[in-house]
Amino acid sequence: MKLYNYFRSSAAYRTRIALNLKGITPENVFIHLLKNEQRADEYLKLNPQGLVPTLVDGDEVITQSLAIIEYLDETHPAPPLLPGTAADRARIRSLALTIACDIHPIDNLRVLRYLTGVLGVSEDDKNKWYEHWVREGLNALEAQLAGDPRTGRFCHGDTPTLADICLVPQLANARRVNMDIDAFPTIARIEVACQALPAFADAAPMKQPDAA
Ligand SMILES: N[C@@H](CCC(=O)N[C@@H](CS)C(=O)NCC(=O)O)C(=O)O
Repeated sequence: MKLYNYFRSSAAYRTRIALNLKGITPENVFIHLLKNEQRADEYLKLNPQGLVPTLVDGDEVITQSLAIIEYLDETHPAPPLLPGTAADRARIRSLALTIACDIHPIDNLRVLRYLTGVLGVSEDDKNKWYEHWVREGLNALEAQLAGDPRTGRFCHGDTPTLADICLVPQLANARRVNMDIDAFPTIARIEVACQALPAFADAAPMKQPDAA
């Protein structure tokens, strides 16, 4: 497998964790986002959205981190990233999508660049935008996690799932704007449990070969 990857991309970070949990080591192709390599013609042929990650497995080209992770989970079922009953899987997906659909996309590089470049928003206001949506999302997630007996050592039960895979990279992003994760006690506790696992720790941005 080949992973089009960038150390600071939280969507790519999700796929790195999933690959590690599955014990798969892909070949990496690094796409430097600040150098706009995601907009190069050759990459756009592979991923017309101009986003990372992209996974290539033989003839299959898969974009969107959650689609990649579900593909890995279906082709390499152990350990399961969406375990349990239909209701369990719905809760795991709900937690994951809170992050992947409602927090991450509006704080993405291209959105922030549009705010400052096209709309002329100041750096300060851009940072306020970023922090506002991350804080609102994490507040909701904390309430979802803290108030549900299905939350265990991890977001759902005592093994890592798709929800944890989305949570940990989002927290790395939150820290980059100096957010205090301890303000979200359940989330902070789950992050510690995740980071104790090599699959999560080894996927960290600063441990990647392309980290500047
Ligand atoms: N929903 C997509 C999001 C992918 C995405 O937003 N990737 C970001 C990095 S985290 C990116 O490539 N940004 C490039 C840009 O904004 O120009 C996924 O989950 O794969």
